[in-house]
Order: sequence, then structure tokens, then C-alpha cells
Amino acid sequence: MKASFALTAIAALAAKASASCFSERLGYPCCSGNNVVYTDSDGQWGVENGNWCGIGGSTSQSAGCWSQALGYPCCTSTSIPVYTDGDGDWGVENGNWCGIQKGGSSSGGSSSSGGNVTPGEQYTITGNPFSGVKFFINPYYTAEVDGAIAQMSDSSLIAKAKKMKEYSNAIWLDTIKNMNEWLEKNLKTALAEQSGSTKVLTVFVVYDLPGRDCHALASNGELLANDSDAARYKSEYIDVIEEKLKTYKSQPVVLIVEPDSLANMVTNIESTPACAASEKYYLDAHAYLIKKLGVLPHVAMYLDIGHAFWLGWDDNREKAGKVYSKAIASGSPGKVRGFASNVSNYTPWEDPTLSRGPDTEWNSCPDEKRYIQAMYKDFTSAGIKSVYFIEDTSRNGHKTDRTHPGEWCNQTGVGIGARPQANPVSGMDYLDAFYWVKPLGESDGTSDESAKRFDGYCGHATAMKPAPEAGQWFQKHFEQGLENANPPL
Ligand SMILES: *[C@@H]1O[C@H](CO)[C@@H](O)[C@H](O)[C@H]1NC(C)=O
Ligand SMILES: *[C@@H]1O[C@H](CO)[C@@H](O)[C@H](O)[C@H]1NC(C)=O
Ligand SMILES: CC(=O)N[C@H]1CO[C@H](CO)[C@@H](O)[C@@H]1O
Repeated sequence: MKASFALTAIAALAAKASASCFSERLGYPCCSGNNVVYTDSDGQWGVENGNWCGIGGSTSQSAGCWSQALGYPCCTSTSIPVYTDGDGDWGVENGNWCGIQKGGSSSGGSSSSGGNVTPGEQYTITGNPFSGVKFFINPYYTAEVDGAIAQMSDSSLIAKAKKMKEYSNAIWLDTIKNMNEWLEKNLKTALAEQSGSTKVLTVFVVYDLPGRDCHALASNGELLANDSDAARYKSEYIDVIEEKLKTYKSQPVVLIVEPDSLANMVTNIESTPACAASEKYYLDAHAYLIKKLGVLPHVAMYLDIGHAFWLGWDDNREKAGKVYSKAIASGSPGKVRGFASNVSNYTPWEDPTLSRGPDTEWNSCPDEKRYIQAMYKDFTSAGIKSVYFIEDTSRNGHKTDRTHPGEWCNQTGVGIGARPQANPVSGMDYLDAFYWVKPLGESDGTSDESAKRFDGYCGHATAMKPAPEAGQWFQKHFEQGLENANPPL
């Protein structure tokens, strides 16, 4: 029902603030009876005439506060402001945003100051940034999961979905607008949760490169591979990220840099004209961002390296050593911590049933573990100084139905993989973490063949259909990921 709570979509609903029951502002009618089938932080829900409806007033304690009109509950009186915008002061409770009563919240401190959270001393990451910290839970994802739960009736599935709210995943800065909306808000919230010596780690995906993902259509971005868009990437995107990160200097931050870009430079320059045209912009943008962001002591960066069935072949790994070492050197004195593998993909961590041979098209790295082991060797011998990895395990818990490992879109048989954790595999000191980079439930691409961003892969037999546009909520895919979770939720 309330699929996603993007603040932007919400202005239109604000006009309905004086609704006679809480659900009207969420786009659902009031119930005429009072048969409760589901309760969430908004209130009690019933079903009438095949549609959700709201029962009575809000469950929130007060007579209502400004944030309810925006789709967020009211905070309890003890909440502290962690962020302030034109609407008012925001707090976070139970992993979700909430509005703090204007003027009226308990004893003072109400206000426009934006709060009592100010960054402290400069923090410096030494070693593995995932180690010894608390992982930040993204309130936006929590709200998406709440929306998904509201559409479920099976109690065991609901219990699994609820557990998803305990785990962290990355926050995608996939447009200039989303970066402006989400970067500072989440940094500030993480700062507010940081107490004493326990640091709170926030992971962001930097993803707005000019000519992004030159070999696929579903993930094309807003900036084209031309001079003026390349300049916008620097001034309106990277420079702003730099400024905000410099402000929030007392907390650890991990950046996963530009999924699918340098990997395309390794394999698709000759075959795909769009990739050849993008090359100079990709390399220049990497040099720029590594110089600027790679010198911040509290920030650790990982460059995306595609996945096992992309760069895993011997010749591709050798080429990759050259492309990545050149990109890193060009960003000096900035540094990168390492590399991120399998972002948004489905390849299993270990699959002993596969080996180099016709079935794997002679790939000597047919699973992610063997891929990372080989990349560690190759990158080290290519002269790269800091070679550590993180592995996206949000969707690779279960072998999907696909018959070819290059299939990437909405694969059926998806299952959540290992939970986010630091130093997950003993004997692999260079593997910093398993982490959920791609949030389960957000689509890879639409299956609508008439859509502008339709990509043939999303129409393939093992792609789940019908699928919404990339980034939109995909309920069926989410539910299947929960059912197939490995280990189980
Ligand atoms: C680059 O592409 C943008 C569209 O994103 C367009 O508005 C702009 O005019 C182009 N600039 C050049 C120099 O071609
Ligand atoms: C890694 O990510 C890519 C997309 O970037 C995906 O196609 C691939 O299946 C993923 N690999 C694994 C092992 O999940
Ligand atoms: C779960 C699901 O929707 N699976 C579908 C994936 O796509 C194939 C082919 O279109 C369908 O047969 C499945 O039902």
C-alpha cells in the first residue's frame, strides 16, 4: 500500500491533512466497520471492498502532528531532533523517521536549531572500516519494508519481512537530486545515533557517472557522456558530496564507487560504441573523485569490480589489473581501500558444483569466492597497494533459476544471502565484509517492452515479470528473496 515514502511524492498529500481518519492521507479510504487485519506505526488497517482502509484515528499518542500529513508518524516526547528541513524537526524511532511536535515537545529544546547533534573530532579509519562499528539502518528502507508488510497476509512471511528491518544496507546516491535529499539527512541521523566510542558506519553508493553503465539500458543515468554533463558531475555531485563529508567528519563512511563502470572499460570498449565514447569521462571522473574523497581520513572507498562472470576469466582479470591500477594512480594523493564485488548480482559465494569447463565457458572463477581470491593475487601483482574487498550478499543466497550466469535482471529463485558482517571468512583477511549493497525488493529494470529503459535481459525467461522500473519497489521479488533466504531469516 504505502509503497514508498519519498518526501517528494508527498507534497500532494499534505493538502489532505485534515482527513477524518489516518489512512486518507496515505491514499486509502476510512473503513466503515472496525475489523482490524493489520496494525503498523500508522494505525489499524482493515480491508473493505478488496481495498485497504483505515480504522479510526492514528495510533500515535497525540492529536496528530505535521509529519503525519507527509506519511510519517509523530515522535514520542523524548525524541531528539536529528534533522531539520522546511517541514520541521525530524527524529528517528524504531528505525523510521518521525516528526517532532512543533513548539510542544516536552520541555524545550524544540526548535529550529536543527538540533543538538554537531560533529565532533575528526575520526580516522585505520584498517577495516566495517570492524568494531555499528551499521546504520536506513530509515527509507525500513519504510519500504513496512509498506511491503502491509501487502502481506501470510504470518510467517510477515515475520521474515520484519527481520529485514534489523539489517543495514547501502544508500544509493543515484541522481543529483537524491544525493541532495539523502546524503546529509542520513549522515546526520547516523551521527545522532553515535554515542561515546561506538561509531556508526553509513555506506553510500556513488552512482551518477556521465554515460553511466554504457553497456546496459535499464540503469542509464541522468548525465550523458559529454563535456557539460561531465562538468556537472564534478560541480553539482562530487563537490557537494565532498563538502558534506567534510562537515560530518567524526563518523566512519564507506563509499562504493560507480557500479558497472570500470568493468565496462575492461570488457566493452571494443564492442560497444557507447563505452568507447564514455572512456575518457569515466577515467577523468574517477581521477577527480579519488583525489577529492580519497584524502578524507574518515572515508573508505571501494571501486566496483563487476562480478565473477564478468571479469573472472583469466584474460579479463589481467586487463582489469591495468585499468584499475591506472585509475587509482590517477587519483593520487587520494587512496582507495579496495573493491566491491557483485553489487546487485546473484552469483553465489561458493558453488562447488562449478569448475572451469564448458559449463562455465572456461571461466576459472565460477563463484565469487574464487573470483575474489584470484583478484587479490592479480591486483596485488599489478602493483595496487591497498587490496581489500567487500561482497554484496543481498541476493545471492540461493542459486537462481537462470541457465546462464550473465543473466542479471529480476532473476526468479532469488534468495537473500549472508547477513552484513565484518571479516566474514577466516583465512581471507583481505575480505573486509559481506554487506547488502543492493536493497532486496528494489527492481533491476522494467519488463515492459515499450518502456524507454527496457533492456532485453529483463524480458528473458528467468526474469521475473511483470517488473517495474529500476529502483521501484518489486513486491514479488522481495517476497521470493525472503522465502529463499540462506541462511534463513
Ligand atoms: C550534454 O547532454 C545534456 C543532456 O543530459 C544536454 O542538455 C547538453 O546540451 C549536452 N551538452 C553537450 C555539450 O552536448
Ligand atoms: C554481481 O553483480 C552483477 C551486476 O552488477 C550481476 O549481474 C551478477 O550476477 C552479480 N554476481 C553475483 C555473484 O551475484
Ligand atoms: C515468480 C515469477 O513471476 N516468475 C515468472 C518469471 O518469468 C517467467 C517467464 O516469464 C514466468 O513464467 C514466471 O512465472
